[in-house]
Amino acid sequence: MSVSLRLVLGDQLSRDLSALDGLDSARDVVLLAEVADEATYVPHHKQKIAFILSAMRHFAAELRAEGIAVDYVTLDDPQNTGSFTGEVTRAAARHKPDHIVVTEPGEWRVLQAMRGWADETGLPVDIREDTRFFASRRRFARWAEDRRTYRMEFFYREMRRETGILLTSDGEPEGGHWNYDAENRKPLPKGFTPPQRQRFAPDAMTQEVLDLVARHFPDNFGDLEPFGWAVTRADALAALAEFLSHSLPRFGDYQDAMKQGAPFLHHGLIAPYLNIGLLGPREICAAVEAEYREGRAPLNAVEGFIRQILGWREYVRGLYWHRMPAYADSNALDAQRPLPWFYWGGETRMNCLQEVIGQTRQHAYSHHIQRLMVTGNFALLAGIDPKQVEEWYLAVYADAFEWVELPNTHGMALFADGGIMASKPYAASGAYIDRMSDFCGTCAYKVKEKSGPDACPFNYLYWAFLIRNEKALKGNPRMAMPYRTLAKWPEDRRQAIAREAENFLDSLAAS
Ligand code: DLZ
Ligand code: SF4
Repeated sequence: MSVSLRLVLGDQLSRDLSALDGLDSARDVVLLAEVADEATYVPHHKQKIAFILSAMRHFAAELRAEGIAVDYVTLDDPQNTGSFTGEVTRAAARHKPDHIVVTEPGEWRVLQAMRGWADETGLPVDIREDTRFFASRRRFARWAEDRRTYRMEFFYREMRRETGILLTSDGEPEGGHWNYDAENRKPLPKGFTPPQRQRFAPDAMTQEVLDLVARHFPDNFGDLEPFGWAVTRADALAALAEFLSHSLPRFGDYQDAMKQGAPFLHHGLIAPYLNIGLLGPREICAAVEAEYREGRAPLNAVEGFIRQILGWREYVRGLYWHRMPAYADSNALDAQRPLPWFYWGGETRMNCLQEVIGQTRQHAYSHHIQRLMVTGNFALLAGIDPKQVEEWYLAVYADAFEWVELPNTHGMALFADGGIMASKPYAASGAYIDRMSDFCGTCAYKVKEKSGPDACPFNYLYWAFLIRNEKALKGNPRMAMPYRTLAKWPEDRRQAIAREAENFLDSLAAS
């Protein structure tokens, strides 16, 4: 009988992980390792590090309670080499297994390292497929083959057909349409009171991790406390149940709305749990669909939510693996400016950015439209170097791992892939933010002013973006309308707007 060493990474905390298939609890050893490389390859938000390490420790305790031998290496173990490769090599020497079993990682960088482990340890390494996703990497590649651009909507329909989720008994989409997004863009009604969302008080194990993070990463971005994330499967399931019963019915209508002082609104707040494995995409889609079938949530909310998981999440993961490593290196709009310092916690007079970055600092969270249309939109309009923007998103959000963060930032928010993913850049002036939020009312800038010292910077940055990228974007049919407007502008107006934008951006770099 052979003995296997089974490694579980910090975002693989699922009992049904393929690396644990066929586990022999009498002989095998499960390895979890807190390693400095993973904590520092980008400067993660303090809460993100605490969340992952605490969830790892709780997962290890649950395996031990099942009678499984767990070798757990802590970050402050004096022998800790600081890397997955070093810890697998050390554990192989300790346990003398016949082979090593792992599930393919979420990041390209880690897969490259894993491919060297057989040489490093002299043992066979079984890298298994991550079966927690609906679509394997091969499945996505089959769909993507022969396509020049990849539109999520078509992939999503195939996934609906394949899984039967939200289909009628005749195999048609429930309600007659595949997508109800047009119903999901309502601003919040006047007098709206945000719902109280469930948070989870740290237990003793989490408190120990919070102390460790405070000691090791005092200068990282973000507030460490109050810490309210679930770190066990049981609590993650409670978070899902709270979302289903309290927020899902209104999630659809208001999913694009933003409100001062209300980071969570009716959002799921489960992406961190899903992305580290405490919840699985199948159980989430089944639970959300059941709310519709039992008449407790409307179709626009249920379809919109399921599309994020069954469509969008699977699609970005497929695209990541299909196009890496080259995907990360394109810079289609030649964006070269450095990331303004206020992203890392400094002050800005732009209230929308101050608010969204402030929420991010407080909670390691901000909802998708804030990521796309406030921090993302600004970085796009300002022409910020994609690598610096990507590092920020990967670092500051509790749910961010490269496979999900990179396509969302590089392709969707920044159009740095030249349109492989999105059919047009998500560029918008201040009017969009004003329509969907209450941020502009208390801003130092005036959203209705197009230029001048009091004008909302998004307004002139928007036109300057179109002018700067005219060659790359003018031929895009979805950009025809703004370019028709721009064509009517006299040359001196174009130059004045471009200059105003440059001056504003130069002033950020200097501050
Ligand atoms: C993000 C992260 C952090 C901060 N720390 C660890 C760790 O100490 N040990 C670990 O196994 N995983 C950690 N992770 C998650 C990994 O970065 C993630 O598993 C890889 O990037 C692959 O997606
Ligand atoms: Fe943001 Fe402009 Fe509105 Fe101020 S006025 S909150 S900068 S969109």
